[in-house]
Amino acid sequence: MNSKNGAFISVFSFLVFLPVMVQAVTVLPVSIPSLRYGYYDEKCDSVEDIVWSKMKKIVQLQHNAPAQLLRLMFHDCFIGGCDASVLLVGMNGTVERDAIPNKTLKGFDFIDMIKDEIEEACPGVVSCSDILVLATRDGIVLAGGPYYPVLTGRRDNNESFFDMANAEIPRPNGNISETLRLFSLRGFDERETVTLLGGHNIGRIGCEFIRPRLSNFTGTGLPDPTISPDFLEELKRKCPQDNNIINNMLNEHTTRGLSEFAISSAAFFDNHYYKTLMRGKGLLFSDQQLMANEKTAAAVTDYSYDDGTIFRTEFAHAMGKLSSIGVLTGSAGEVRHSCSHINSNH
Ligand code: HEM
Ligand SMILES: *[C@@H]1O[C@H](CO)[C@@H](O)[C@H](O)[C@H]1NC(C)=O
Ligand SMILES: *[C@@H]1O[C@H](CO)[C@@H](O)[C@H](O)[C@H]1NC(C)=O
Ligand SMILES: *[C@@H]1O[C@H](CO)[C@@H](O)[C@H](O)[C@H]1NC(C)=O
Ligand SMILES: *[C@@H]1O[C@H](CO)[C@@H](O)[C@H](O)[C@H]1NC(C)=O
Ligand SMILES: CC(=O)N[C@H]1CO[C@H](CO)[C@@H](O)[C@@H]1O
Repeated sequence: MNSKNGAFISVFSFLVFLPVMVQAVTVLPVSIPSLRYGYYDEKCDSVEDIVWSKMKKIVQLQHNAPAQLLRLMFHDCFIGGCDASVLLVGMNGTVERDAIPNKTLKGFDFIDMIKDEIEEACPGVVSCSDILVLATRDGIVLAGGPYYPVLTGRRDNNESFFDMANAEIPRPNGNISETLRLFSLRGFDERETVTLLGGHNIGRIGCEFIRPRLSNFTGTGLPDPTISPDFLEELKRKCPQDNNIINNMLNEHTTRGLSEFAISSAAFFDNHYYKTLMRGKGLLFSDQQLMANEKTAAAVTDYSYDDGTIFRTEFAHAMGKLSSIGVLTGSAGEVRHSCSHINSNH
């Protein structure tokens, strides 16, 4: 219509919505508390110190612990939010950790060890979901990765989401459209998807996830055509059987023996993952697919430069975002006594 009318409408709507806005501002934070820094300052002052010192000991004993926890946290946060639902067992065998993509999840025992120590200091106060997020953060630092601040105040879920884990955890043979679709469901754009996949800078991969690429890929009767002949031979040598394990940094340090990788694997959180993708040597099909889309390939190129400073900065930020997906706060959920079982007094 005309500008006079437009002005009237906007003044009018301002007056109408003002009380609603004031109410929203005062009411929302009370009914849905958000995560915050130092949530445990009064209730369990030592929690972050306990997690850090316990993680230092754990990593000395198991160099791959940071990788195991990072993958565990990714699976937890992706399915039903960062609510420790991935840690649950029992419940009729239909929990997230039994879902097909979850089969090789590890690191549950480290969370239990940390939880035990925290329960001794402050019983019933610190959630398993906060412990998983804090322990992962410290593990990444101990593996040579970036530090990022973590908010706390998560509560644990009393449910686990088997079907969702089967449908919405990305698969190692998934193409780039499928991977991007699943990450966008959780609010991550193309670049952030590439950032988070940098988690594959550390850890190990079972040959069962690689061997399907080496012959009769997706029923074609041929190996995955995106693998170069040289690399195909290398992978066949490293993965003669499904029950072998190879290290994520296989391609960056090919002159060293596998045992040396195993020993030092925790200490290599750099950007070599992206450098291997630039050379066509991603271990999983879904890794190499990051080069098959213009936007994701551009991000891989950015991250592969220099000493990985850009990657480290953006990884820290993306991990903060991952840590806050779908959290339960306030009186929602519970603080579990044992991380693998819901409290029984409902
Ligand atoms: C397209 C998405 C992804 C797929 C298909 C995928 C798939 C896999 C597979 C198949 C393994 C090997 C598991 C085994 O052999 O036990 C693995 C390992 C790993 N993944 Fe992913 N992953 C994805 C994204 C991520 C993200 C976003 C992170 C973290 C931010 C992550 C962190 C890890 C780590 C650290 C390991 C090594 C675990 C260990 O050493 O025990 N992954 N991933
Ligand atoms: C789970 O266990 C309960 C109690 O044992 C049983 O009633 C229910 O049918 C089970 N559900 C499934 C899906 O197996
Ligand atoms: C989980 O919590 C909800 C809400 O507090 C409750 O209604 C439900 O019965 C609980 N489920 C179990 C299995 O304890
Ligand atoms: C990617 O995978 C999805 C799901 O499996 C499939 O529907 C789609 O056709 C695939 N796209 C390409 C380009 O292969
Ligand atoms: C490849 O896999 C498809 C589907 O799983 C199967 O029908 C076919 O016989 C296999 N071909 C070879 C050469 O193994
Ligand atoms: C079917 C299957 O392989 N399940 C495995 C899921 O993960 C747990 C924990 O690592 C294993 O104990 C199960 O065997």
